[in-house]
Amino acid sequence: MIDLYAAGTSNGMRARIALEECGLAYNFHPINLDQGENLTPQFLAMNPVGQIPVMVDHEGPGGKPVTISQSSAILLYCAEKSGKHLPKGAAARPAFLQARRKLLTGPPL
Ligand SMILES: N[C@@H](CCC(=O)N[C@@H](CS)C(=O)NCC(=O)O)C(=O)O
Repeated sequence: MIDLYAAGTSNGMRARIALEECGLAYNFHPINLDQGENLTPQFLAMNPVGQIPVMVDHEGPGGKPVTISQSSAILLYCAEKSGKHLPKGAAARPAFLQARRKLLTGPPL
């Protein structure tokens, strides 16, 4: 099972949409940023930066748990785990990541 710790911000929703679109089952744990729930010792143990979203997959690669922060890293993980949305070809995958990077971090369109 996957646990997602997030809030209703754009980065939090991006991670949640990725899990939904990839068809991965998960438990959603809302984090109230206004109340500092991202700064508790429990949360900081998952992400020392103290930012949402954080995803814990208790059945990661090799059956071992894995913790991932950063919404774009969560997108990639979901795509890899589900085998959806991410092309596998040697040229197609970089082309996809190039387009994705422009959408996520590029200058305003
Ligand atoms: N680059 C990160 C940014 C994460 C981020 O900025 N999270 C914000 C909410 S959207 C947060 O946790 N803010 C609380 C804080 O920094 O104390 C990502 O894409 O996940």
